[in-house]
Amino acid sequence: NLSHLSKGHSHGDEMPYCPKTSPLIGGPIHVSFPSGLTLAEVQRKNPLVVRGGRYRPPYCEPRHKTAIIIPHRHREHHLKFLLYYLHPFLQRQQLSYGIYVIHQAGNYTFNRAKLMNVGFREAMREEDWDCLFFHDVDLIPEDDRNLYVCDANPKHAAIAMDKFGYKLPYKMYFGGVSALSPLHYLKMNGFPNNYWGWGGEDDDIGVRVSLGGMYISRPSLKLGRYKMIKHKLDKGNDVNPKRFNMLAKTRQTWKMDGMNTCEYELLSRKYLPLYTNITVNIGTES
Ligand code: UDH
Ligand code: NGS
Repeated sequence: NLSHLSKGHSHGDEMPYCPKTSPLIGGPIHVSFPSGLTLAEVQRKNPLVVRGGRYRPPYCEPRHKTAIIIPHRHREHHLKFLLYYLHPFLQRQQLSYGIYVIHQAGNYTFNRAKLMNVGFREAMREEDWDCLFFHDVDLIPEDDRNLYVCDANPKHAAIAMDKFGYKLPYKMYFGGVSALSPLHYLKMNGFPNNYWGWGGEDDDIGVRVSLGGMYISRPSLKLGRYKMIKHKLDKGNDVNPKRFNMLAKTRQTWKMDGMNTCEYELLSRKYLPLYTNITVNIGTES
């Protein structure tokens, strides 16, 4: 009897794999932003989410392990809504998952792509995730058939955002929400560390996909729908005037700038009820 070798369950019973298509998936989601929502309420609605914002399906062995990486500063009001929708969304997909918020400390210019490099490293340090979703805090998925699992190639998930009339703004757009396996990430040397301020870093990441010998995979326009929580450009995230010059050089720079050169100081790691908060000093532009 080898049942004691089955993974993770003290009574030794083998749990069946979760079905290939989750029976809990319902399709389109009506997204609204209820006033007065609190994190306590989100917690109450998600009793199976454990410390650090982790979850695994209780009655079946998940087929996928996905980490959600959210670059963040001063967007607590958006984070609350994202968690409100994302936790039930991921549970309906019967994923094993964890949510990481990567918080940039200080007031220096924001750097979205470098925060995602930090997120990748810190999440992989904890768990052997097979897919990482790099997720803006202000984008709410509107259809739960948009599966938060990785494809054979890097996936751009947010292809139909309400603010762009539910279509791609331009063919090479790679912003908002994307999904990479650790192998994809390795092949493209992660993300650039040198885009300080708004714009261009997502285009650079898109270029890296092809420089790494891969293609951009996309869900259908019907499923890759997102509602953006409306806001203005943040303080500390001014438009980056260098972005076009930098983009013109990605081919020369990508191997020298990326996961192999990402330096930062980890200030804290907190396992909160609905997410793991990683606060980091990512320095300043050199
Ligand atoms: N983010 C923060 N805090 C900031 C800045 C950005 O948390 O201060 C994160 C957040 O996850 C956000 C993401 O970085 O979703 C992308 O930043 P953004 O929302 O500012 O970028 P987006 O392009 O919106 O979605 C910009 C609105 C106005 C741009 C006008 C420029 N022409
Ligand atoms: C492009 C930016 C991207 C940005 C996209 C959508 O022009 O970073 O617009 O912007 N690229 C450059 O600036 C080189 S949005 O309409 O969301 O403000 O993601």
